[in-house]
Formats: sequence, structure tokens, C-alpha cells
Amino acid sequence: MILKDKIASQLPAWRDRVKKLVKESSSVKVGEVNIGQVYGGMRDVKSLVTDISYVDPNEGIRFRGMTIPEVLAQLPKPPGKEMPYVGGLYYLLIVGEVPNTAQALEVENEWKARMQVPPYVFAVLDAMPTDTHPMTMFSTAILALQRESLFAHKYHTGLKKDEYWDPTLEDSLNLTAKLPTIAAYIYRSKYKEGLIIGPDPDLDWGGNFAYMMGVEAPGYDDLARLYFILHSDHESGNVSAHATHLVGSALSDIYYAGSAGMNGLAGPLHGLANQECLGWLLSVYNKFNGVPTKEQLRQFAWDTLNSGVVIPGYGHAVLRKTDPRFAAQLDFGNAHFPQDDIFHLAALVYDVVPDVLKEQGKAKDPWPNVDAISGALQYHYGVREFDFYTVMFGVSRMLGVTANAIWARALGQPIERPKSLTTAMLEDIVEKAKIPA
Ligand code: NMX
Ligand code: MLT
Repeated sequence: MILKDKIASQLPAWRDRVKKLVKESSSVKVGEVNIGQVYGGMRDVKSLVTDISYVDPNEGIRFRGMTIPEVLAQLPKPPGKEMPYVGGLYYLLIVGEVPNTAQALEVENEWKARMQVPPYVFAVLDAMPTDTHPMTMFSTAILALQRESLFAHKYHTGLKKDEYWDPTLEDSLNLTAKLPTIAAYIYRSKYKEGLIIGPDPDLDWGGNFAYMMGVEAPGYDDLARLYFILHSDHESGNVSAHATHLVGSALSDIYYAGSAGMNGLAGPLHGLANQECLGWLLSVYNKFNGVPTKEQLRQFAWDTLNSGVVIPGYGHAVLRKTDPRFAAQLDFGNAHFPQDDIFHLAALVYDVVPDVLKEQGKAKDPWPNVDAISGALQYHYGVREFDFYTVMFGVSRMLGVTANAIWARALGQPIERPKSLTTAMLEDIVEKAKIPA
């Protein structure tokens, strides 16, 4: 298999590189940690490593060194389509090279061969109460699949440490192959009277999701590919990536670890912000019976802040500029449906809210993140059940977290175990710092 061969050929050099760094430079400082960071969610503490993506505060994400416009321009595309194969993106994340069409199709074909979802997963989903949140269903489906884990099976029957990555790659392909079907099943069973649409073996991974959702409008398959590419990875420190890595570091397999990551993604300060954001846009729209004036919108934003809640889709723990993932989605909407009311409103919010947040002076980043507009694009295509939106984020994020898990195993990353202190110990450190030397 091409992914296996590529990793195997890169591994010796990567292992030597990491071994040398750790052996010769373990005591070289990367940074310092202060009390503000200990109490402040470890913001900017440099203590994780990944070569799959990096978020520059002012520039945004680079996947394997490539910006979003570069990724969208250089990855191969299905014939006649605007957006690239998601299989090509997965190849880029895992291998670190831009695939040609044949290589992207190899990943797509691996997925096709592994896409069959065992019936017990659907039975588990069917047994859940109808008002269960789609993210709970999605995470449960991933966890239910854990019995399929090759890594868990091989670990218990004897697996050498330097071979851990191989069944992790197998698990990752087996799991990611099934995610579009699982997500579309959740959507159709919850909101479309259980009228399930099965996969079309002739379609690519992203196109198949669009097909199984039952959205027939032209262009939705391109939006699906764009969405899955943009949300895939955002370096290692975000909640879903870090939760997956943390759980995986105990040698829990990718089903356990990925389900944990999805539970983190389901939080309103993380992935769930996309559903919150569409809810916020609709409350504006309903209040003003349409798209408001800038001044009305400005007042609405202030009312939101004054009521003590955040404006969803704005702000970021790392970024200090407009998220390029927001910009790519804005470009898509402007190219395809600039007159759509909710899209137009999301674009108007971009004109108004950053100044309001700057004026309020609390948020370190007043600019939109990926979630500020993604729901408006789905809404245009008729996917209006917005508590489903985070599931799509999850399908995509599983690509990044599995790619990271494969390399974490390959490079023998150890169990995570940072140190905690008591408040009294921190007070003591402060007192000692006051004593002149
Ligand atoms: N609206 C109102 N207040 C905000 C916002 C916002 N959009 N963003 C930050 N603040 C506040 C924040 O609540 C905090 O207030 P307080 O001191 O009273 O606790 C203050 O500004 C400082 O926060 P920051 O240091 O700027 O942000 P932090 O790094 O802690 O958190 C987010 C980052 C993304 C959690 C935060 O900006 C936020 O809550 N945004 C809205 C929710 C959102 O869009 N989340 C999605 C993030 C992307 N994703 O998909 O995961
Ligand atoms: C993400 O994509 O994970 C979010 O932008 C949150 C983050 O990076 O902290």
C-alpha cells in the first residue's frame, strides 16, 4: 500500500533526526512557563510537536508547509470539479508530499475498500433516544467500532514498539473510510425520517458524503470537499487534537482516542461554535426580519456581549488575524451565491463585529475563525439542522488526528504526563521570586 511504503521509507531518517535532537539537545530550553499560563489554559506553552501542520498567529494554518490557497490549487481534483480529492489531502498530511492524481486515487480506493460499516454500529445509533445530540451519536459510533481495532488486537497478541504505527495506519484508514457514511446516516436517520441513502462506489470520499446527505444541488459536493480539507488539522494544541493525542499516548487505539477528541470538539468554545454561530446569525435575521443595517447589527453585537456571552465564530487562542479557513469559505460563497441572505449576513458580521470586539477590548483576537461562516454555506444548500454541523467538523478533524496518531506511534511518542502543583506551591514560588538574590 502506498501510504505504508511511503511512511516506511521516511521512517529511518525521521527516527534518526528525533533521536539526535533528544540525545544531544534535551536540556536546550524551548520556552518558560509563567503563572498566567499555568492558570490560563497553558496558552502558548510550547510543549507539543507535530510536523503535519503549523498555525502562525498572523498567517494561519499551513498543512505540511502549504497555505490553504496552495493546497487548493495544487492537490489533484476529480474531473470537472472545483475542489480537490480529500484523499489527496490525507496523502499530503500523512506523507508530507503533494500527491499526483494516481496517488490521491490510491487513498480514495483504500477508503472504498474499507467503507462498509458493520450493522451493529447502526443498531447502536438506532437505539439512542431521538433527541440525542448528533455529536453524541458520532462519538458513540466511533467508540462502538473499537472492537475492530487491529492495533488493540495486535498489541495484546504481541507487537514490537517500532511496529505500532502499522496497525495504527490500518485502523486510521478503516475508521476514516467509514465516517462519511456514519455522518450521513446520523443526518438522514435524525432529520429525514430514516430514509437512508447508501454510498455510491463510483464517487470519491467527499462527493459520496454529499450524495448520501441527499443534497442534490450542484456544487454541494465541492463544498463538502472544501469543508473536509479546511477543518482537517490545526496543529496539535487545539482541544480535539490534543485530547486525541493525550488518550492515544496511553496506547489506547485510535477509536478510543478519536472518540475522546470528538467529545472535546463538541464543546461550544471549540467545534460546537459552528452551530452556535448559525443560531446567532438566525437570531439576528429573525429579529430584524431580514438582513439588518450595519448599525442595527452593531447594537445586536453589543447586546450579545452585554448579556455576558461570547459572539460565536470570533476570537482564537492562537490566531491574531482573519482565519484563512474563514477567507476560503467566504471566497466560495462570494463565487457561488453572493446574494444569499444568510451568507450576506455572515459577510456583514465580518464588517461589523471585529470593531465591536476591539472596542470592548477583551478578546485578544477580534477576527473571525473557521466557524463564523461554515454554517451559512451549509444553510444555503438546505442543510439547516445546525446541531449537525459539528459532526461535519468531526469527520474532517478525524483526518488530522489520525495522521498525527500514525506519526506519534511511528516516532515512539511516550505517554503524556505533565506535572501539576498546588496553589500554595505557586504562592511560594511567587514569594521566592520577590526575594532579591
Ligand atoms: N466574544 C466575546 N468575548 C470574547 C470572544 C468573543 N468571540 N473571544 C474572546 N472573548 C473574551 C473571552 O471570553 C475572555 O473573557 P474573560 O476575560 O471575561 O474570560 C477574554 O475575551 C480573553 O479571551 P482570549 O484570550 O481572547 O481568548 P481565549 O484564548 O481564552 O479563547 C476562544 C479563545 C476561541 C475560546 C474565544 O475567542 C471564544 O470563546 N470565541 C467564541 C467561541 C468560538 O468561536 N470558538 C471557536 C474556536 C474555533 N474552533 O473551531 O475551535
Ligand atoms: C481548530 O481548528 O481546532 C480551532 O481553530 C481551535 C484551535 O486551533 O485552537
